[in-house]
Amino acid sequence: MHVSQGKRLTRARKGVGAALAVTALLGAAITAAGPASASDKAAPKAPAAPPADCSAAYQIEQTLDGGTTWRMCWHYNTYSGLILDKVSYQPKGEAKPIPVLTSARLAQVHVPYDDGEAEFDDVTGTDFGMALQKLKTSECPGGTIKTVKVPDRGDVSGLCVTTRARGHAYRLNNDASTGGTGKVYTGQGRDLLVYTVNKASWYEYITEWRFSSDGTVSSNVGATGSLSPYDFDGGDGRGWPIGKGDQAKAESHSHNVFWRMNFGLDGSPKAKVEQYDSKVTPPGTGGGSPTTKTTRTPVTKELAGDRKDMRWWRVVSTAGKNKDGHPRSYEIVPGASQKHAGRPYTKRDVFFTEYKKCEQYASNNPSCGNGVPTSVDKWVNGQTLTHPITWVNIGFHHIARDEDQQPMPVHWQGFSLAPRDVTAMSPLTPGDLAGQNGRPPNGS
Ligand SMILES: [Cu+2]
Repeated sequence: MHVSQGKRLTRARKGVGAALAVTALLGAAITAAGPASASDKAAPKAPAAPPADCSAAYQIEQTLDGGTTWRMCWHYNTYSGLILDKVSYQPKGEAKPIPVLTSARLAQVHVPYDDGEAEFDDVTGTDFGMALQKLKTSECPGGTIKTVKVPDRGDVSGLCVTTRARGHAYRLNNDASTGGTGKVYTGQGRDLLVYTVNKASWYEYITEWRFSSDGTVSSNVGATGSLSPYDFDGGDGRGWPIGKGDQAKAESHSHNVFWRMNFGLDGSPKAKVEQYDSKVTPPGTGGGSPTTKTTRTPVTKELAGDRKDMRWWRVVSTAGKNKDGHPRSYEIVPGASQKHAGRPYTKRDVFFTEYKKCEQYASNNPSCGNGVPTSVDKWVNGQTLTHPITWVNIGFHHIARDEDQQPMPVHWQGFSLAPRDVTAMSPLTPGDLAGQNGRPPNGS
């Protein structure tokens, strides 16, 4: 164990109080508190009706605008906290739910301080999962707060399931003068939100999953709570004065957040990964317009990938196609990120690794046993991908500001998974426009 981890545990105990036994903090207690759902097995073939293989208390089902229904199971462990299982998407017009994710979870929050004196793994190294916060009714507007059985703590009303407006879902003035119907089509979208708040020492992290009526899945982690009172000695270039004058400089640090996704598109763990890059060529001296060419690179072996302008990745189903005959896929859409060059696992933005049950956390992975590398970068070692696991790393370099007291306003970091050819048209297409698939009718 690092010295710094010991330091953090000391702080954690101070921060959270005496309720948590040391054994509970230190025990490698990845105790599944949910139903006996094997989160990492392949999802079974999608049933026509959705009898989820988790009991009612661990099911989430929500129908949104346009008739889109999201379904999932959840369970809880003392490291990651909330884990979502068997996530499926059933837009209007699909006879059966479309399996999307076999499991999805937070896989680490790595927090290195800028002076090199402290470096924390907040998910595996603190009491993150244990310190699930009880939510007030007002923290889950319009929703239901579910009870979570937290090992050694008992029941905590800590999982909010609700919906939230996201504004315009679409708009089209289908002009009659250009052959349209002459109507304006517009819809307001809603999202299903599922979130918990976990305390890690002085910080509180909101882990939020969002499922949209248009098939998009997003996850964001919001950091709030307080700045660590033990880290107010930031030297020149390593801190920011907080409070009167120049006495107390809050130490700058990063929050490098990792997620782990086990896709199960169309009910199969087998999937392909593809990388796309577009290259823009400016016009030559003779004039004209810029041109752009996009190339597809199959990712057949494990990959540590870097974000780049006009680069993206997708996970492609091998088991199902949409009604246009296109294989279903989900695109990885990273949000804003400040990548931290300090560790091999924080230096890369995405990882695709071949599934191994014990590989659960991006760093300090406790589950693979002695002698096995403990971070995701080292699991990328040339294996052929047949059952890819997707890891996303989003970093935030936190230089504190006066406004961070008190409490600290929530700062969000995260990513989305965008459906690409999951359905043949937008899942929200109004009935009137259902025939407009392919080249628009007035094309010539
Ligand atoms: Cu911070």
